Amino acid sequence: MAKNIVVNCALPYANGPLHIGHIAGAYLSGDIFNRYQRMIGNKVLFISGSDEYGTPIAIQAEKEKIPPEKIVEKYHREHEDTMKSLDINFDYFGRTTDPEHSIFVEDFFRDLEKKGFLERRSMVSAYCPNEKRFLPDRYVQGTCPRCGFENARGDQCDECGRTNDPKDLINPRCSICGSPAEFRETDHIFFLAGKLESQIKEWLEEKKEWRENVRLFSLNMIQNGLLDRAITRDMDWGVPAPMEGMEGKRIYVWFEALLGYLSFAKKYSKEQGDEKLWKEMYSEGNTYYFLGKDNIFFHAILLPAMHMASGKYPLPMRVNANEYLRFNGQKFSKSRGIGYSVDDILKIVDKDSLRYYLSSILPESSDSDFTLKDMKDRVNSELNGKYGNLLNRVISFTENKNIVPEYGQGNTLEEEILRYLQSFIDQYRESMDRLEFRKALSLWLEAVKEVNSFINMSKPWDMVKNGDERVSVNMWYSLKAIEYLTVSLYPFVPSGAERAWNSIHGSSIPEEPFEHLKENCKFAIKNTGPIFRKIEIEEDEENELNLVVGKIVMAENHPNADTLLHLKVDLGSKIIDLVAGIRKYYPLDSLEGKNIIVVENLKHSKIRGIESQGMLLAAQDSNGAHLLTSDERQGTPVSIGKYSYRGEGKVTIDDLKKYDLKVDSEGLYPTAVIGRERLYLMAGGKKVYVDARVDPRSQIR
Ligand code: B3M
Ligand code: ZN
Repeated sequence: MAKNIVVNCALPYANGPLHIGHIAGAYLSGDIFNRYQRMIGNKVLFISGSDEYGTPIAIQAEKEKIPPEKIVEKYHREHEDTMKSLDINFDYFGRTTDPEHSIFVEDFFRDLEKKGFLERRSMVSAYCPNEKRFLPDRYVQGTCPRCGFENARGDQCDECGRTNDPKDLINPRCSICGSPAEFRETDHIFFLAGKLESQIKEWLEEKKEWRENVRLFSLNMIQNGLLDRAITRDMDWGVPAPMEGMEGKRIYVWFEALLGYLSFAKKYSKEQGDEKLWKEMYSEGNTYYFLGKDNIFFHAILLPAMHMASGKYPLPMRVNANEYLRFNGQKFSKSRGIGYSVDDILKIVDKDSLRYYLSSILPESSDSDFTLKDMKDRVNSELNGKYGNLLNRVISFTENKNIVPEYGQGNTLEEEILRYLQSFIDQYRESMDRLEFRKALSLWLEAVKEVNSFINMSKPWDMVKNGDERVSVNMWYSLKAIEYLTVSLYPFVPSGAERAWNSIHGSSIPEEPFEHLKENCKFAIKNTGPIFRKIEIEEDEENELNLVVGKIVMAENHPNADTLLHLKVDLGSKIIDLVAGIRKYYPLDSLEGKNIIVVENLKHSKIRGIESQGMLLAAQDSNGAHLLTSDERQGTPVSIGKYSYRGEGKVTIDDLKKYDLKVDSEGLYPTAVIGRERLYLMAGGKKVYVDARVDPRSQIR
């Protein structure tokens, strides 16, 4: 019996390009599952869309002095295109700024109010007297009460990783304008989730088939109770809170965005001219959610609590969260500029190769590492080398030798390979049903190898040579084997699998391909040339900058220049002279003993009578120059990401420019570009940093 299945993917924030970490985190898994479900004959509703409200977008708009609508419009379109460019085919990709979404949310809100799940309470919240507005937790900054880090955020300290209450920060200030923050009373609507605590716990307890990273993590989070949560905010970018006396307040972005799954499904149904469709699709309760691990709380606790409270919609059947994809060992992050955006990577590889590689390293049970080299190796040796070659071999052989494949009783080898493939499909489907996609793909690769050895053992070329007419039956078995491999590859690499199918059938993959596998079908070879491309990536990028941690041991004003300083810097192995233009920004007595980052192999130059034997690095922004520094000992080498210094000889200022040294978008950590990658400067395994927060993406010189 065909089932109705809803597949929802977390709604990406419409405030920046999607990177491949997002894709591996949620969207690729969602699409694989969506395609697989359709293949086995189920009816699927596949939904996502743009998350367009929320503080980060509002603040970004202020900074860039453009209306938030402009930002979300741009990225909504972009996200839609990005998904298409990867064959991630949502039935509907909605927007939370859609007025119909607002109406849906308001209705839901009122309904919860009626059912006694909302309450107005007064609370104390951080306030910026300069900007005259309340500050969300993450926009309060101050010294961490636990580790003393000076730039801790109100919600969390990036240094010690602990969560904060903005009230506990020492010297709290507004992170937007820097004014000292005050704390004022304000009224908010609370969602009384606490009432549902034991219900949620029991429900999670039963979800034994979920991955532990979701179930145990969630249970852990509410071990000490499920708190009532404020679900309104003092801001003006969001769905208005539909309650008297709450004018000017907006519904908390998560509360509202989580309802997007439903409101988009509803909108889609309307557009399809079948207004009942979404309810039908939800009616069997088969709802799957795909998301990255930082979204677990919201989907495994908040969303089910909302649905329990309303009683109107089924609770998630499965919340599936991936861990992180790392890039050369670091977390992918659009805000930090680590890794590739989808658009960038698609300039290097085609979508089939990318989907294949990402599928093979999906961070399903632990973080996994993306590297260009690994991608190239796997795609070239597996997708292209093993499966692609297999296809090409069989197709050109059949064509060149004018063989008409024909079904017939198989010999031992032929019967064996079919039996093997049938049991492969059973195992494959078990893995797919359990959402173990990476496992399913590794089974696929094993099967490809088996089929390759089947052909090598069958030796059809010998049959042709010996005039053995069984070759047409043998080729039928080879093609059938390819059919199995092609169908099972399809959820991962849909376009490539379509081309492959077309090359053996001259048509597109049928609706229920697993049924087709059982048929003694006919083949119609259509040789269209190689199905997959080899990836060509030039390798061996090198870091020719010898960057070293240095300690200033002497600082004096340059005798012949007003803006310059003369420094002596200890590089561990030697002490060098440097001339630097930072006199305006650093009092002399603040410099001695300070650690800086030096380009050791810069061509020496005489500057107003003193030879500078290198160059120190400083970030330049609207407030002046800020030294790069590190807590590591003098002499510690500084690498650019994984690239340690490997050059020889001196570099010039022009060489330096190639690396495009810049502070990241947080204004804290220096980065440089090698090849196509922007990477952090690292010393002793830790990031080098700027000794003050600077304007995002400031140049380093
Ligand atoms: N926008 C988080 C994210 O993009 C968030 C998901 C919302 S799902 C309702 O990581
Ligand atoms: Zn402020």
